[in-house]
Amino acid sequence: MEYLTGFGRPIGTCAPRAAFDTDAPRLSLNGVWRFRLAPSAAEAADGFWAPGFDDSGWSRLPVPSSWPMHGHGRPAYTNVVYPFPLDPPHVPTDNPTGDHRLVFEVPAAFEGLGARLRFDGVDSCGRVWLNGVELGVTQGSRLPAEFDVTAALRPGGTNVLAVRVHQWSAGSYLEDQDMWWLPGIFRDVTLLARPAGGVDDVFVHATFEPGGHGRLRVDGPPGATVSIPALGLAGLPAGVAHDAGPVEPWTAETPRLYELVVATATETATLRVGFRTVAITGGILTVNGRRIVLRGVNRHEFHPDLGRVVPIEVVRAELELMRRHHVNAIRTSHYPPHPAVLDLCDELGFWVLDECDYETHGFETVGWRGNPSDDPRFAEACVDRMRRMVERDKNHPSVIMWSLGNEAGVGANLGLMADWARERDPDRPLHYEGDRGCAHVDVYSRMYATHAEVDAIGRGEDHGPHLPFILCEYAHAMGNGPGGLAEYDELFDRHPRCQGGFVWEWLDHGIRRPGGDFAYGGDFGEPLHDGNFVIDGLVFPDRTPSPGLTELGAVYAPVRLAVRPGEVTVRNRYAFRSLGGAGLHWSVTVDGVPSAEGAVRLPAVAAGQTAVVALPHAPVPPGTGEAWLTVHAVAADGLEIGSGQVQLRAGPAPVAVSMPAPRREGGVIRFGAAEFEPVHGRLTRLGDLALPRGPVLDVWRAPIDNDRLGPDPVAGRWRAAGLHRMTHRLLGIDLAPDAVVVATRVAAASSDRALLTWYTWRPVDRGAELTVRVEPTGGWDVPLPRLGVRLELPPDLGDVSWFGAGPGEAYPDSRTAALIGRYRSTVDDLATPYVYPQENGNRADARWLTLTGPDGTGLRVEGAPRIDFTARRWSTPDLDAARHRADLVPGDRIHLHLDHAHHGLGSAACGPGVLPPYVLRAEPATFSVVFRALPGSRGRR
Ligand code: IPT
Repeated sequence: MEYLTGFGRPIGTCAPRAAFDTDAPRLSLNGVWRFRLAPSAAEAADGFWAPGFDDSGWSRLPVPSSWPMHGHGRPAYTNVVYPFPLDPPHVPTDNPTGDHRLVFEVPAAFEGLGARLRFDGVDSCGRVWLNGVELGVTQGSRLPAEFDVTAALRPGGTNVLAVRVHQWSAGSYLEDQDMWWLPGIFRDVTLLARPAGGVDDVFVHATFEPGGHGRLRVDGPPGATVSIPALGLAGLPAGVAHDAGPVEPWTAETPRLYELVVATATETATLRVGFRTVAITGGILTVNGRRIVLRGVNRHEFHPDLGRVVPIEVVRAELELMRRHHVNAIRTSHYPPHPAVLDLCDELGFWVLDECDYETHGFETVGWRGNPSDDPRFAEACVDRMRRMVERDKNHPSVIMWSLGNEAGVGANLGLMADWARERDPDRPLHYEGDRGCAHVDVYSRMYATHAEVDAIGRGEDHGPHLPFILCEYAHAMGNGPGGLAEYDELFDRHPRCQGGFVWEWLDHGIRRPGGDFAYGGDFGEPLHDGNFVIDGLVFPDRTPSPGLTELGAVYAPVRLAVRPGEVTVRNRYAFRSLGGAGLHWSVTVDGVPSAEGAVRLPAVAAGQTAVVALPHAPVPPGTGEAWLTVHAVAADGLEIGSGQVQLRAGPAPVAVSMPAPRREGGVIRFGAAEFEPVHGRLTRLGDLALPRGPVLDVWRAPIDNDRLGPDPVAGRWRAAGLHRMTHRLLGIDLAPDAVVVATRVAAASSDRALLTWYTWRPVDRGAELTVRVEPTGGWDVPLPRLGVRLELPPDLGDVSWFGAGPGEAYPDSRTAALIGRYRSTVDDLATPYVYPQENGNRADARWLTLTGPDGTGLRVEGAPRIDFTARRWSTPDLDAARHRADLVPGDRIHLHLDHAHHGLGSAACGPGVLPPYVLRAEPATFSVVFRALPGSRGRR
């Protein structure tokens, strides 16, 4: 088994080539195979490759598959660390080994032709036999491997394919990406007929020239001819450059593809090609001569039920979801995807940074000692990986840059990879983030650089290389977050050299468990793991959007609208597309109810240009309600491409009423509709509405991942300060003629810091206005998680309406997507089901909200003037204690938080923390909120 320790080199494979369709026979070998898992290579079944071997007692397993997802062995998650000793090229003796067998018939059409067997992905190493003949060994999990099976194949007869897959091989040292370790034959297996003199490989060079002509050279087999019927090009000789005449260019915004046919006497291949020119001009990355901005995401290939197997319809749906959120770029973190993903990127339009299957991050833990990137024994494997990626994907117009890999330190082998790629494909720039010296690359790339640093780079005040700058990872989307997206986007708009980046990351890699829950690291008993760090996506594991994606969609929107009464300034942020065909939908609303609305067509604002568009005259109806003008830009296909709004008239202030002075009566304090208990001074009743627990000051939130993780987690300081266990001591209740004033000291055990808090209650119609004044004493050096009050309500008040920001959750540094309007939801739906439970669901800037039961009775709360709110069926301590969704069990109360302010979200789990304007400092503050009982449809009082 020396192949396991052979420094990651495949054995017996053919020269790599592009993936494309031809008219030669092909046979998919996907399907149900026979399978047996052994705990080590030595314990695997001897001789199982023999055609006559009896596998009838073996399990059945679908291929492609990640076998731990089908009950064989278990998934394991680590981020940086290797789950085996750093002892290259050796691998553990306990090396799960899956033997796979398939008996299949080969059609007679294969007779007389050459044949190849292609594996699109085997993790991590597969030894292959056909009809008892050993073909060789694959390595390089997410790269194709082909074997010549011409001699071993039996066309027109029964064939037996046997593949022994080892979880660990020397190649595993090169595949230390932050993801689940999931062995298996996880991509397609295909038998391909190879006619003599056929089209083995094609390299399409299709560029877009300044005059609008395409230029085409197709390197292919000698004597091949090239045609593009839609351009009237037919029978052109391969290997020669041609003027393709006027063409429509390919861009991610206008993904125009042409069908190209390459033919020899024995085979005809069909590809979809796009004309586009990638160049770095004057320090700027350009496509077809224009600066582009990468509004991107990092995309891993993962499925919550299938592991590394992602059905193509799921991929299409997720790419369409990206497009609807204005994502225009994908980094294939951290390996080439299934080949069909790039076909979809060509078709739907994405700028793709295609990354090699190469990462050695775990060597960082030993100071990069022994890093394969600088070990000559791994040189061949490194170059082989680069070659296989470039050869496979070289014809995709969407691929505009190659990446050497991720987090692999520095070393000579990276230089060899770069040299090989440059020589083979001079038309695409190279990317690699790990080498700050940028010795081998064409763009300066960083991950998680702060806003301030990106700004400095944009201004040219850094001392880094003078190359186009991109963030290959930024805005870590773990849990609730990221915050600060809008501020990054603004920098990409402002500085020509800052050309965008890729949010980390698209998808939560949770593994589905019964009951709607998702597992993460440690849930399979892994001795070494990185917990929920694998749950850091913009979409949940089932690919439903999280609020982070909604925010990203608003930030990445290609059109910016600056709305003023009667007119809108429209800024087209597309690089190539005009706004012809798009329109503006506008509405004037009073208290969230439309009083006028309409649509106007947009002029054909050219890419990068701005225009002022007048709106029809629509006066605000007389009255006192709060009025807004809201405008949405909508593309011809109905997709919203930008929005904005402006307040036309402010709303009214609450009106106090005079009532008989407060009085003590029967052990309670009564004042208008309000009733208080005398021990804590808490509100217990408003008219007919009994409150299980009246409002009290609350500063705690269930920490979000960005609070909990990173080098100096703020949540640790919060807990040390006791913010999760504040106690409330009554200082006194003062019954003034026009107010009840409850004075308290809110503080944590063992701390001499306090928040002195005065609750002043004044009567209003059917309720009471609460003014809370908070004065910190004793030296506060930690920010507060939140500042507000919490109260408990009966469980039947589950219907929620509000006039404020919505419809989704919003926090101070993540509220671009929220617009002021009138919204309805339920307590259950307000909660965002983060896979790892944490603070969520805040609705910002409510002017008013109601929580009502089926008969309409309930509570109305008015911000005076505005209040954030969150309503849940579990308490903040319950949320704080939960580790999975299933731990959150609805209780018999509704917990309502009304917040004057929140600490921001930031991105500190991996990257910068909360930006200064969004840090909630412990400072004196005063806020007001009005509570009114709602009588309901039966008119009770
Ligand atoms: C960075 C990795 O490149 C990425 O794969 C992922 O692990 C991400 O972090 C965190 O989720 S590396 C980090 C040390 C900056």
